[in-house]
Amino acid sequence: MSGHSIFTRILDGDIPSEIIAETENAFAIRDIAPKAPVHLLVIPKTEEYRNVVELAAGDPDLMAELVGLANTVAAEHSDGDFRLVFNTGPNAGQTIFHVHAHVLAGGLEEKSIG
Ligand code: D5M
Repeated sequence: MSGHSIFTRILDGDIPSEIIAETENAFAIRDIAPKAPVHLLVIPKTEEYRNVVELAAGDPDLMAELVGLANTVAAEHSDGDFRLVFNTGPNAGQTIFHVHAHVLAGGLEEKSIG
């Protein structure tokens, strides 16, 4: 059992999953349990940031690269409009503590949150 996160193990090829897009420092996969017609995950290749707060504070350029990759995959897989969700902390539903953004698109049932 590796001490690395599920996403690092996918990136390393130890867990099967198709990498649908990547940049120098980030990659995208399909969520295994989709909650929308298009449900992708964009993930930094490094696992050093546990959540979006740590990522934004520690490496703003990487944060921007992640948002750019979200925009790219949303355009490739849907009409280009998307919702970007970072679950932050277990009480908000975060289960994997290697920061990742959910890219939700393609006929969202609720047009907005809040
Ligand atoms: O999101 C973690 C997400 O990761 C959750 O929506 C399921 C997804 N997941 C878990 N394992 C896999 C694999 N192997 N492939 C693709 N997607 C996966 P969180 O915000 O931490 O709850």
